[in-house]
Amino acid sequence: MSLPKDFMWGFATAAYQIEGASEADGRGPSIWDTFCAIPGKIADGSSGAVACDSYNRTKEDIDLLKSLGATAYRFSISWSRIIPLGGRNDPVNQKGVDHYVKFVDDLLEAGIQPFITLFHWDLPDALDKRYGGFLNREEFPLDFENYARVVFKAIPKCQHWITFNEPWCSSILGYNTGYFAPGHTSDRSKSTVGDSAREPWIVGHNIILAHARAVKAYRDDFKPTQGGEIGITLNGDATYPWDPEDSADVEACDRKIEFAIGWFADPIYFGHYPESMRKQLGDRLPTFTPEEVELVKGSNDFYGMNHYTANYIKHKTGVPPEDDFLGNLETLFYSKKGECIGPETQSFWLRPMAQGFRDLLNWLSKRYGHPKIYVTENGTSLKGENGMKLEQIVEDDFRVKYFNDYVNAMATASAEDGVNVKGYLAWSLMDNFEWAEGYETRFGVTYVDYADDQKRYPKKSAKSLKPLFDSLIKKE
Ligand code: GBH
Repeated sequence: MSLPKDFMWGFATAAYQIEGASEADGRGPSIWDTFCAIPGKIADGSSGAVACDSYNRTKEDIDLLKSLGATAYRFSISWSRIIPLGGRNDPVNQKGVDHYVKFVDDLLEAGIQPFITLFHWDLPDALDKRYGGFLNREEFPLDFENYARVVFKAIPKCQHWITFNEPWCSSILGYNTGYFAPGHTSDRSKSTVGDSAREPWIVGHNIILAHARAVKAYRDDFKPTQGGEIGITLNGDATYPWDPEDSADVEACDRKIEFAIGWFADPIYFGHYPESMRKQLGDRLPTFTPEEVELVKGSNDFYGMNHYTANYIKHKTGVPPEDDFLGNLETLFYSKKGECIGPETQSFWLRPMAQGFRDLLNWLSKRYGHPKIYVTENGTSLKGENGMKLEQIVEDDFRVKYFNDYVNAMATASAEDGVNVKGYLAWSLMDNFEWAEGYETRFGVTYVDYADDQKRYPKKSAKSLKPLFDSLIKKE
C-alpha cells in the first residue's frame, strides 16, 4: 500500500470535447466553434457541435463513473454557457448556470467529488472579437475574475477548483504555431494575423494575471465559507539528455521544463519568470509590476499536473530564432546511443515512459517546495485504434499497461520519494473531440460510437483502474 488513505481518483474531460449541444439553452459561441468552421483547421473537418452529447446525458455519464468506481470527476465549465458574450457587463445565462449546479448535485449524490476546471480553452468568441481576448492585459483578467465569481457563487459545494487548463497550449498553440484556436501565427500561409515571437508571451502573462485574480476572489470571498481549494493545471513532459555526457544537454533538460512549466509555475510560486526565459526572450517577455507580483506569488493551493510523455533533449547552439518557444533545443524520441523513449501511439507527440512520471513528480516537488499535487490528466491514445473493430477496441491492453505503469510510478514517488500527490484523474472518461485532430484520435477508457447515437462501451482499461487503486490506497 503506497498511496495515502484520502487519495482520490477518477477520470477527466473538458466541456468542448464532450458536451456537444453547442447552441442549447442560450450558449454563445467560443473561439473553438469559430476555429472549427475554418476549412483545414481540424483534421477530419469536424467540430464539437455534437461530440459525445454529454450535455444531454449527464445521468448516463454519472452512472458510468459510478460503475467504474471513481471517487472524483474532473470536468470543465463552458464559459459561454454561463455568460454567452463573456464579459463582466454582459448578461448571465441562468439556464447554463442551472445545468452545472444540477450536475454537481448529482455527482455528489453519487458519491463523486467534482474537480471543476473553469477554463479548458473555450474562450467566449465575443471577447476575442471585442478586445483581442487573452491579448488584453486590462480587460481579460477582469472578465475572467467576474466569470469565476459567478460560478463560485452558484456552486458552493465544489471543493476543488482549477482556474486554467494548460495555459502553455492556449499561448503557444493558439498564438505561435496557430495549431489551436484562435490560430494566430506569423506564418502567413496559415493566418493573416499573429506575431509568433511576441503574442504567446503576452497571452501567457495575462492568463497568469487572470488565474491570480480568480484565486484572490475565491480566497477573499468564497473560501472562508465554502472551504474549498484552488489551483492551476500545467502540462509538462519529462526530459532526459540526448547525450548524458554532454553537460549542455543535461542543462537543456531543465531549460525545457522551465519553458513549459516554469513559465507559469515560477511566477506563481516565486513571483518571477525563470532566468533562462528572461535571458532568451529579453523584453519580449513581459515583466510583473510590484502589484502583479503581490497578486500572483503564492496563488496556488495545489499544483495540477497534466502529464503524458517524455523526450530526449538535445541542446542547440547559436542564437535561437525569435519564434522559438522550446528554449533553444530539440526534442527527440531516440538518444545518442539509439535508445528509444517508448512505443508509438496515435499521437505524434506521445510515447509512454512511466519512469518519466516519477522523475517529473520529483522535479516539481523539489522545485516548488513540496506542494500538494493532483494529477489532473494522464493517459494515452493507441496506434490505429480508430480503424479497429469494436471487439478489438475494448481489449485495449496497451492502455491498461500504460495506466498500470504510470500509476505505479506515481505510487512509488509517493511512498519512496515523499512526493505529496493526493489525487489522480485519468484522461479521459470517454473518447471525445481531440481538438485539431478531430475524432480520429481516441483517448477514452470508454469507446464512443459517433455513428450510432454516441453509444458508450467501456474498454478494458476503464475497469482496470478500480482494482489498481484498491491495491495501492491505504485502508487505515
Ligand atoms: C491534454 O493536453 C489536453 O488538456 C486535453 O484536452 C487533450 O485531449 C489531451 O491532452 C490529449 O491530447 O508538438 O507543439 O503540437 C496534453 C498536453 C501539450 C500534448 C501540447 C500535445 C502538442 C505539442 N499537450 N502537445 S506540439
